Amino acid sequence: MFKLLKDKLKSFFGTEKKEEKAKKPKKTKEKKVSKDRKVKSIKSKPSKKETKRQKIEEKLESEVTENEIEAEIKEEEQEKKEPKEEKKGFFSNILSKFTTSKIEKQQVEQIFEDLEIILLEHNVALEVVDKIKENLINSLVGQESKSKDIKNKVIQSIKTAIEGVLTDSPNLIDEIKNYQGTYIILFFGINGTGKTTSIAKLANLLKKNNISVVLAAADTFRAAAIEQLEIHANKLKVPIIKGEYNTDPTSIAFDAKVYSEKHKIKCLLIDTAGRMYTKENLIKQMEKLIRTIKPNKKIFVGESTTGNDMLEQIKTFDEALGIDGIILSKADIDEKGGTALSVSYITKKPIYFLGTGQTYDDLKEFKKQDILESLGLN
Ligand SMILES: Nc1nc2c(ncn2[C@@H]2O[C@H](COP(=O)(O)OP(=O)(O)OP(=O)(O)O)[C@@H](O)[C@H]2O)c(=O)[nH]1
Ligand SMILES: [Mg+2]
Repeated sequence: MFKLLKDKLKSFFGTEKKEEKAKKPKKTKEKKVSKDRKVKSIKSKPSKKETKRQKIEEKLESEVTENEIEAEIKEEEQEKKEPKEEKKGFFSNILSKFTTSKIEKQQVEQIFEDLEIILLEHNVALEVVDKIKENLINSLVGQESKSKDIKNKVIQSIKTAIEGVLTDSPNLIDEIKNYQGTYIILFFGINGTGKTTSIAKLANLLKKNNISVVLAAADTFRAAAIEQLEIHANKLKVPIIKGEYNTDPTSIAFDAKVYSEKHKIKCLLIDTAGRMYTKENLIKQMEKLIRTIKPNKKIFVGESTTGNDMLEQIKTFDEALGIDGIILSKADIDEKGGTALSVSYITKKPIYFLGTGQTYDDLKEFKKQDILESLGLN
């Protein structure tokens, strides 16, 4: 998850090359072995005629080996120095910018330039990048630039600046548990983002928490949508309320609500058809469902890989229907990783879960610390 951004940040902090170096096999031993073999193969030819030449060759060989060993020792020493130099490379560059005894704003802006590009390239929205920059300026300006631990301070400040744009989300499971009556969650979003799969994953999680659940197949539009949800319901052994294709989704949701209340089911999850936020009729249909059912949570399901376009989707859906929370699906195939930062900071909506794969257990609570960890920043 978030691999590309993580790798970039790693190399930004100068840790990636160090790891590569550490993995690099040592040439010295191999060379010595091949030299030994060579010496052995010469020794295994005890031809009398060749004796003198052999002795000379052996002498030469040992001289060469001596020389090579010396060269290799030097090379080894050089290699040992290199990681330090690499780390120094990035930081000496930073430190050279601290020309005054106290760090100034302009200097922080200069050191932020490289990081800014990395973040923008990895789907972090400009507004978020600016906020990270502001956080960094606030924590570094005025610090003693010649202090011993300035390197650590810079690293720590960058991490804290990024952390500052993330917010933890309230625990949805606890909210459902503590609610009196049936807690109703409506899922919506554009086509194929993972609504139905996320519902199945959440039903699985609810069951694991001993919370009774029922599913409503209110996607009466897409072919096989009802059967898809039914397969999940059967696998998970949870009840499903369904109707006919092309019927009004509100009536299915309404039946499901009545069923849940009658059977004292704690949580009702309503699946809906994927719809573009620009299609007015489909949005009106959803408005009607919301007016009638009054769900406790309206959850938008968006694909992490969508990048910054998702911000526009969320904005429009929110204006039309109101979004209470978000599930970011397919985080497992989102290598860039910046969408989570952007959505969390810009929308200010809680991201309840990340979809992290195609099995029922691939639903992870959105936790600030986990995101920082997946970015290698904890
Ligand atoms: N890798 C990965 N795939 C996922 C995830 N969530 C859903 N998918 C896959 O995405 C595809 C679409 O998922 P659905 O749950 O059918 O999406 P939907 O939003 O209900 O689609 P429509 O009902 O057609 O709008 C399926 O192949 C899912 O297996 C996830 O977190 N990770
Ligand atoms: Mg679906």
